[in-house]
Amino acid sequence: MKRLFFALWPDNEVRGQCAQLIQTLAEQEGRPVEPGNLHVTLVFLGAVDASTELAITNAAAEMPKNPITLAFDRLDYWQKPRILCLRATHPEPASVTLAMKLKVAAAQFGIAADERPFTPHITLIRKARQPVQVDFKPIIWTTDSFCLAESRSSPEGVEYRVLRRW
Ligand code: 2AM
Repeated sequence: MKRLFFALWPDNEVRGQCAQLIQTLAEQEGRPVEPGNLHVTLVFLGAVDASTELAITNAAAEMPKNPITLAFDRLDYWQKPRILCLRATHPEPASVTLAMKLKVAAAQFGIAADERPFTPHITLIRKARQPVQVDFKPIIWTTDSFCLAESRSSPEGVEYRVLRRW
């Protein structure tokens, strides 16, 4: 079984901007996300077997492919998962529609995805302890693709790897 999720994968420029912001948060307690791991989760699937992966990959290939622009304009602290994340407070409907369609497709293959509404965010710091106030310029990002990614854990930590991109 692979631990899979659908995601938007930032380009190097956005990755760099996020990494800069992470540096300004360096004094915060917590574990900064590796720049190569930064992403926006669309739908978290969890442990998926090979045949379900194939079915869901085929369904993903049929999804509408509209460019999506997200403006990450707020730094949030989420107490329950203990993360500091960049949030796009006014997501384009195309992003919400894509996440919803992927969730419906996942459900068709027996994967019950998160009940909560899609809240586009990029986790910057994990195991964070408190909210933080910093001034930053909103990060505006347009992408014309989404991907299926795998989460792999090793003694060195977690690594996210893009398996397919559409
Ligand atoms: P995040 O999007 O808030 O950072 C891979 O584990 C990714 O899927 C992570 O980025 C994680 O959080 C997101 N995710 C969403 N729901 C999850 C869950 N129930 N378990 C693990 N990760 C989840």
